Amino acid sequence: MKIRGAGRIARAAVKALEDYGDSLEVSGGRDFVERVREAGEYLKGARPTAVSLPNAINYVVLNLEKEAKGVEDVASLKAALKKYCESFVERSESAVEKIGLLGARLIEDGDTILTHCNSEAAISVILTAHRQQKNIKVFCTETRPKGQGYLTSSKLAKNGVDVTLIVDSAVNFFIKKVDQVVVGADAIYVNGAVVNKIGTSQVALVANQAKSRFMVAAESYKIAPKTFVGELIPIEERSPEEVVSGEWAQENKEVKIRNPSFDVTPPKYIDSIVTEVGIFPPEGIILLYRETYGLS
Ligand code: RI2
Repeated sequence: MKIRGAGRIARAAVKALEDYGDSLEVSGGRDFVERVREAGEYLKGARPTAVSLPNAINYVVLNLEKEAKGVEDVASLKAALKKYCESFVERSESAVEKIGLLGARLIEDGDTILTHCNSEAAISVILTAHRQQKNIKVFCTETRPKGQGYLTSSKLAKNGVDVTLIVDSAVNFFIKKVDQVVVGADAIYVNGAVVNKIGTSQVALVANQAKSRFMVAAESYKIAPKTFVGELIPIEERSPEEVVSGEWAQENKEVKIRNPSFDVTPPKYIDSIVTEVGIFPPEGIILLYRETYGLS
């Protein structure tokens, strides 16, 4: 949790892979690729829900494997690894900028926005709209238990946005003032369902009831290809100590504590998924999947 946000996690993982590859002392190309592949598998286990992580590692490793065919010179493979890691990071950073520009088109002057957790992509949409002189107000949920809403509200306020921090349970109280919810994603199902920080689906339900629009801002590499064949995305469950203090847990040993980090928002509660390659209704994500993975 030192690195937060699905995009940042993916970039940190490929940077780690690049450093690891650079430090490897191996005799031949095949050995190099094998060790990088193993390290990639290890990194994938760090955060199970953010599909950006395996997608980023796969992008680098598959490209390295293609380039490595018949090449035994380790120095040129190290250079190839660096090239693919850097190209992923560049693509990821430019995606956040493009999402900001596309998403801001859906924000109207005078809109009140609500955001949950701390998403680079969602913040990019909000800050782009603000820089375009759209007069917006933003509610940020606190986002228990880790409190990422403090990061988001602080960043927006420092950039001159009119921000109000609220507790998570106050969403229904304020929703009538909200024109549009803007959140990020850790993973996207091929059917357009979105996995994001715990509480997102409650916000979506409340927004749907109040007829507020619901936008997801997410890079295309957050689509989980395995969901095309019916696999579910695992939901990371984190330590109870994020929820209560150790002292309280000791005094109340009979109380069970659960701490799932993410939940799934069904497509019917989502109006738009803004990616760097375009704005899709959730039902349209299958087209982006086909384009990316080449299925006919
Ligand atoms: P970006 C975060 O997960 C939040 O759920 C956030 O909405 C999502 O990743 C996407 O964030 P965590 O790492 O990739 O805080 O848009 O568990 O930054």
